[in-house]
Amino acid sequence: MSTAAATPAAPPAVTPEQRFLFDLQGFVILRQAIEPELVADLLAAVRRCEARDYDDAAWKAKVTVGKPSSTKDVGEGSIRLNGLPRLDPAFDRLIAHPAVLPLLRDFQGDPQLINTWSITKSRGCPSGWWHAGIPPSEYQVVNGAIRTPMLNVVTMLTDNTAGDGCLIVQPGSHKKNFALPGETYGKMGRETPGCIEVTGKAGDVVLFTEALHHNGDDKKTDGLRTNLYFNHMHVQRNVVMYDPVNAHHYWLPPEVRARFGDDAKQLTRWMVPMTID
Ligand SMILES: O=C(O)CCC(=O)C(=O)O
Repeated sequence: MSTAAATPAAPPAVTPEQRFLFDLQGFVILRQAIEPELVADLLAAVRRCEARDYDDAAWKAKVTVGKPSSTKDVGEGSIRLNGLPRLDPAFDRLIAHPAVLPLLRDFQGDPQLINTWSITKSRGCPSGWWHAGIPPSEYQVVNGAIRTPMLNVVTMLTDNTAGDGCLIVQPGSHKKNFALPGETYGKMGRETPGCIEVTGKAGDVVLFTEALHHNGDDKKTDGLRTNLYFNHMHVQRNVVMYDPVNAHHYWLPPEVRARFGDDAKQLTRWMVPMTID
């Protein structure tokens, strides 16, 4: 018999509780997952990028069908930026972040990064429209493994306090069998049946299946609320067919990917054989 002291088992990368909650609710929250120094760098990068203007004319001219989103989309009390790593290298460090990657792989299998965007809201920003990226029929548990073909990772760069224009969700709606009529409920905020507000602190991360019905609430408070959204699709899905008019924002040029570490390169390998500028 060996006299060597037993090595304590490493803690699981994904806990049974996280798996249970993600499957039950359609989302899970990782409290204080991102280190404060990185949160500060990311927030500074968002502010730098928001202060600039972008000339989208050349690539938009090549999109012959549909209406693509601009790189910077200024709405009522809101600024949205699309395709973040094209805009600033600070965002590279959030791709394949070690606090998130094990859950991403556990819940999706072989994730690939698709669109990345920021949303900053100020007082008066109205609520959005309830939506989901994929239908509930596409959320599956196969042989005991969660498999969501689309999975969004939301990083809070400022506190998301009640009334701050938070992400609002209908927990469990990724498995729903009935829909509320859009003309009555589509634009409703927190009053929507079954809705909860996802609040948290800067550095918290929310992973949710895009089968979950979700929305952005209106902002009733002072100050700015800024979140990042890094959306992922299973490698066997075709993002260019999914949203052809916005492929420019999803695809990152080789010089951007060249900056990435191994995990981030792995998470963006669908981009290698493609040219979308
Ligand atoms: O404002 C929010 O946090 C919600 C954003 C949202 O629903 C989206 O970007 O798809």
